Amino acid sequence: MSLPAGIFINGVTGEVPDANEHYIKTIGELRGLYRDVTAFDTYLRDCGDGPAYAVAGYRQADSDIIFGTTTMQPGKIGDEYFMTRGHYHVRRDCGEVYYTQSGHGVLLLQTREGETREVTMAPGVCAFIPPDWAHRSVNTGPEPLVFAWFCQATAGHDYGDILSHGMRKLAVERADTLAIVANPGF
Ligand code: M6P
Ligand code: ZN
Repeated sequence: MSLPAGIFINGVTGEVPDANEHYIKTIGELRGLYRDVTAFDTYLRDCGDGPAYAVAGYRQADSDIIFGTTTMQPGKIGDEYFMTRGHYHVRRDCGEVYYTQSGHGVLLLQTREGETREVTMAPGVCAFIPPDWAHRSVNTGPEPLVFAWFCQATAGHDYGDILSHGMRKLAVERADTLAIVANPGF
C-alpha cells in the first residue's frame, strides 16, 4: 500500500534524499544526439567524459504517480546546448509536468503530425506537456538547470522516433544568444 510522504527536493542541486531511482547520462553516452560529430569528439578529447544530466525519481509501489528531478549540466557541443535524449511516452494518454527550480532552458515539444512548440524553462515556471507530445529539455544557461517532473507511473519512455530522426527544431547558440532553428537533418 502507498503511504503519504513529504519528500524534500533541493531546488539548487536537484538532490532528492529519499529518491529510490537514479541514473546519470554522461556526454559520452549521448553520441549521435548532436549534429556536429567532430565537435562531439573534440569535446570528449579536450574535456573528457562526465555527467550531462542526472535523474532522481521517487516511486512508491502501487502508486499511479511518480516524480523526481532532472539536473542538467551547462555546456555545448558545437552550437547545440546540452540536452536530454527526448522521448514520447509509451502510453499516449499520459502527459507530464516540469517545474523548473533553478537555471534556464527551453523545452522543445513536437507532435507526431509535425506541430512544434517551445516552452521557456525558468525558475518558477511550470511546463505542461500534453499527452503524445515528444519533449526534450535543453540547458541554455551557464548554470545547472534543475527541474522537478511529475507523471504517470506507467507512462513509459518511447525513444525510438526521436533517437532515429532527431527533433524538428534545434536549440542552438547564435551570436551569443539562444536561437530555435529548423533541424536541417530532420
Ligand atoms: C525528465 C523526465 C524523465 C526523463 C528525463 C531525461 O526528467 O521526463 O522521465 O528520463 O527527463 O529525459 P530523457 O529520458 O528523454 O533523456
Ligand atoms: Zn516524459
